[in-house]
Amino acid sequence: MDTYGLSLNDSARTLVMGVVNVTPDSFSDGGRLTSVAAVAHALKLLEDGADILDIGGESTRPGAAPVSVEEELARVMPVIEGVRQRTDAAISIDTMKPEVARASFAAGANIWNDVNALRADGALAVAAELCGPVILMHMAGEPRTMQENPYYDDVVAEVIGFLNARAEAALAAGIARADLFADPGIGFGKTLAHNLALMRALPRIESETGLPVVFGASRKRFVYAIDEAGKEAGDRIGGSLAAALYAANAGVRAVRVHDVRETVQALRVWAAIKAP
Ligand code: 8Y4
Repeated sequence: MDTYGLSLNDSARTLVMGVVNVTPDSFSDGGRLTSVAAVAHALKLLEDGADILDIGGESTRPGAAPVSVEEELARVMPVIEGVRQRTDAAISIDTMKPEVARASFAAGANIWNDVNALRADGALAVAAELCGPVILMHMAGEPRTMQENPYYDDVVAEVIGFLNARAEAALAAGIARADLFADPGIGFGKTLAHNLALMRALPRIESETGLPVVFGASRKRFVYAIDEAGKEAGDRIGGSLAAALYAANAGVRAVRVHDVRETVQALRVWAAIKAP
């Protein structure tokens, strides 16, 4: 069971986590066709070189409304089952809900990617029971309102303080330190200046939490804040690659991206240049 989880502990190169969104807006109809398309998309990401598939059924985009446990399970379970039937690749479940994480692991997911850092009721206990890697991400507030008025006195110190507090809570709940990963949560309750400060501070985040870092900047709005031609998410690939390479150079363990083929190629070239 832990062989999949080990993939997150392979520090030889920057791992690529490919995004598989299973929301009604991402694969048309919200029914069975959606699952088939999502599984096909996931398999394509593996062909493109993804190390981990990040499957999520709850939109966490700024302004997004919450979905019920039942709805989220209906979206993600067929996709996890379909992917697991066809590959041994590592699967992370992107959810804030302990019930969804537990069912996902039972269906073959190996990593819990929690943008809420195990703050939901019962989340710490379920993560301890699952005995697998957990990504603790920083988010200020909740998706619906987080971009309304982001404010920090010292964003880097506050994000590191939050991640350390969540890691402490996880350890106290019986989760192994080797299963913890830290993520600054680019775009989650942050202005452009906050996002840039956190990217510059990636080495500090790693050293001051003592945890391997997972980083997600792919197609996010900060790219548009820098380049006005990036209004649409699909027009932010160059900026996303720049951020992924900067993060790789800072030593992050994994990057979460939509454009897997482009990112894998960029990382391979970066690694070849860097090699002694
Ligand atoms: C366009 C495309 C605009 C995507 C916004 C977005 C992270 C994450 C998300 C992250 C980890 C997103 C689930 C937000 N971001 N998990 N999840 N780290 N660990 N927005 O940065 O992609 S969803």
